[in-house]
Amino acid sequence: MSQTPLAIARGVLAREIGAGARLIRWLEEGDPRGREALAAVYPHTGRAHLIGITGPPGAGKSTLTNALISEQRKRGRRVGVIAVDPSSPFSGGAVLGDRVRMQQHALDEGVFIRSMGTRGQLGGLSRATFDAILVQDAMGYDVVIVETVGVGQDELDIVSLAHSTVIVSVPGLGDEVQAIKAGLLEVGDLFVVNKADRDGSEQILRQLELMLHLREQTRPNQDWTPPLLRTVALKNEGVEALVDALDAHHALLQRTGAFTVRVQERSRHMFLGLLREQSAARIMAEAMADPATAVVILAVDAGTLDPYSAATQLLWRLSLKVG
Ligand SMILES: Nc1nc2c(ncn2[C@@H]2O[C@H](COP(=O)(O)OP(=O)(O)OP(=O)(O)O)[C@@H](O)[C@H]2O)c(=O)[nH]1
Ligand SMILES: [Mg+2]
Repeated sequence: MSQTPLAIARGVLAREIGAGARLIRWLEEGDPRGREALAAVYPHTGRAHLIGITGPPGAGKSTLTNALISEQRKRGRRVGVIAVDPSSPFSGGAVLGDRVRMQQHALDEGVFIRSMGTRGQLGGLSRATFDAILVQDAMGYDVVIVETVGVGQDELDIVSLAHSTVIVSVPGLGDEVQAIKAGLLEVGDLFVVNKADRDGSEQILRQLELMLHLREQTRPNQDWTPPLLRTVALKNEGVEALVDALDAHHALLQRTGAFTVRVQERSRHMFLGLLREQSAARIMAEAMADPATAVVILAVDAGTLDPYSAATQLLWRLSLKVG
């Protein structure tokens, strides 16, 4: 396989998984070829239905994703999966558990599974996830599923990239519904109680029902009422109904124009983030190259200049020089 950005871009558009994997790796590593190839395929993005699956560790997210792949394939759709595991140092498709669980799809040309750990991504996990989504989107996957563990801000950022966010909870997490921290309750479009074969599933269903009911009261006149579904992912139970609900949400987003709006918001968010980062990097580089910076640092160290004034003074000096 030729390694030029153009050849990789062509491969991506021709739906070659090898080319897609290469481009995702380039982007993760900050390889300049990645940006060039991404620019070439970018006009072909914006079509995939992005589904976020999140919930506590061990809730069965990967098992459910696996079942979702099968059901989506039955409906004739090509499926991309990005399994984000912030606790895992592995990346490059090496999160073992997910690989094993989703192995049955390994030989299916219509399925592309990419795992991401925390190691080696320039610009953080949510950036890398965003990039991988773009690549799979450009490859013409009808559905792109992003699986994350719902814990930190990074995951919330990732969840906000999706069109349809599925919050997975399970019985037996203790009295409070641990999975549904306020933040997750807010962002959920669909709620699933997985492991419905286990004791306590009625209880958690009732708790969730109440929480969703309260949530609805704070948001009158919504055109979407988040469904509350039960699944046994291991046995594919409830998975058809989940895909039906996802399809209904997708159709609604299309109908109201919210689908496009979410894509726009995502691009703008990413653009502003990059602008912030790159301008800060540039100003830092300039500041460090300026001999006056050393003097200011010494003054801050000595306590003769406060950090606020120091930053302002230095920025003034730089902007005067630039302007
Ligand atoms: N009884 C029961 N067990 C399930 C069900 N779904 C998944 N499991 C089991 O729960 C365990 C965790 O499943 P995973 O799919 O790895 O869960 P996960 O949420 O992806 O886990 P992390 O990615 O590690 O957070 C596995 O042993 C599954 O076999 C279910 O519906 N019922
Ligand atoms: Mg998992």
